[in-house]
Amino acid sequence: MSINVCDLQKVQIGFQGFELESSCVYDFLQSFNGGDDEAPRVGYYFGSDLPGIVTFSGNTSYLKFTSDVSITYSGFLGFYKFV
Ligand SMILES: [Ca+2]
Repeated sequence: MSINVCDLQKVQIGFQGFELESSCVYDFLQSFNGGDDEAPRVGYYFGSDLPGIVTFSGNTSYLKFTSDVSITYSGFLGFYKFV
């Protein structure tokens, strides 16, 4: 998922709930400072620790969720806003 805002704003994301498998290699979420997963990575999230609020340095951010074929946790509930 790509989030884009106008040039004068930045993207900020946060989470109200987060519950993925505890291993970092099975189910995980990544965030990138740009329009795709080739951009510099900002965060790598897994397990049940609630990630802190992330403010991206530019006006474009990219979120990528990866999961495997077995064991499903409840997932995550996040929000984004423009700052
Ligand atoms: Ca899994």
